[in-house]
Amino acid sequence: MRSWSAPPLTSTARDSIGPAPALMLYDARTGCLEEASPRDDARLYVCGITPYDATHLGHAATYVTFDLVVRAWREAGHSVRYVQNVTDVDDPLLERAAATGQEWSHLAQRETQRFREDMSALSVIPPDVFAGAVESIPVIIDLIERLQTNGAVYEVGGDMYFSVTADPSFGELSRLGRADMLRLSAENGGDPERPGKRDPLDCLVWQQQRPGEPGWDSPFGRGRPGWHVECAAIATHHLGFDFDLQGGGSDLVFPHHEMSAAESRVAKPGTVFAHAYAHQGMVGYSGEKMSKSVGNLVLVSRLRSDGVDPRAIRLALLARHYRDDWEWTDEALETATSRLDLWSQAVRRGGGEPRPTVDRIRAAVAADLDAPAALAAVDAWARDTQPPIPGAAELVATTVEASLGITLDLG
Ligand code: 5CA
Ligand code: ZN
Repeated sequence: MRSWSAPPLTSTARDSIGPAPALMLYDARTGCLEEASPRDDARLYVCGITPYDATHLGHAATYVTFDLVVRAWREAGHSVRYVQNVTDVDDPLLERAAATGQEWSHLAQRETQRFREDMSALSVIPPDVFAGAVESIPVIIDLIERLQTNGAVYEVGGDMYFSVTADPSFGELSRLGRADMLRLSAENGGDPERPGKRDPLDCLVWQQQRPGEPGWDSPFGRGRPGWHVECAAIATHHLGFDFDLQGGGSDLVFPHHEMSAAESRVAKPGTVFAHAYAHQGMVGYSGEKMSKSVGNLVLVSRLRSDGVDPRAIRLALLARHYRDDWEWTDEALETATSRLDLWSQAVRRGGGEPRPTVDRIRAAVAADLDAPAALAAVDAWARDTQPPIPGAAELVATTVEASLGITLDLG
């Protein structure tokens, strides 16, 4: 489907001062800091929205985090291929549409459009492929057929399940005990209690059409795809069965990322799916994880319509390290607004020696996306009262835009 318009990126700091250091990221699978893309062409898959409600700040934090990855790779000289899905048919979407008397596809289209507008406003670089589940059904069917050929799917009451025991590496990402896996599976759309399954953890890959629900023809009957196989299929179709990085929020580690990886490895034995996995910590509000089902949402679109500068929203998100769980507060936004003022005034006034600041920004981002340290480096430059050096403000502003996605007006 159509992506969104790219933010301004007139020049990169790379053009004037050479490539940034290689991006090192904490890999959730190994628990180690790893070079995120050792190859020239860096390939990223990020789990996209389920469009049944508007983008909240938790989603925004996730997409801004992976936008930093894209920017860091570009600045380090990689070419980037970025794929993101839209879960435009799934239980929560169908339930919300039914509860509110809307056509499910209209709801999905409307919220996907609102998401595009929010992402544009936040200067998030669009993915090269923005793929909906519905338009990807043929690709998903292909993957299920591969699983079937490899003996890893079976039927229960007309629905098709993936057998987790088919993947010898199943569990290596989350490293959870079985009790935790069963609990998380039940809490995240799985059905461990369903009779007839070979293993309670086995996940649905194709669900037979239910009365009143949409369905598509397939070799397994008319129905719709399961959630995990959607991402396994979209990622591998557009990026290959071995790619660099799988991203999303930490709520997706199990079962979602574990299952998609297992399905992909079984579909093409000898491959690994993603070489590394990175997860955004959960952003909360009023004491709970911000979520559409809890309803404690701070919406990007709401803040924007209240007149908040989207750059301040982005700066508020960047002020927290991506791996931390944290709570959104009004003060976070006030601090970000003051910071934006400080930086804007400094680039208009001009400033001192830029190179140490530029190097600190790039080094901070390369060190597991330490955005708070990058912001502190810009703060220090902006507060410094040295006599202005020609071109200093331009170089700092270019780096702030290229690496952090904040465009400052040079006046
Ligand atoms: N469509 C699936 C992924 S394939 C999904 O999880 N959709 S979502 O709309 O629920 O979430 C979209 C993205 O935002 C996911 O990567 C999810 O992990 C992330 N996310 C959701 N809630 C939060 C939160 N409170 N804080 C940080 N990230 C979040
Ligand atoms: Zn996903």
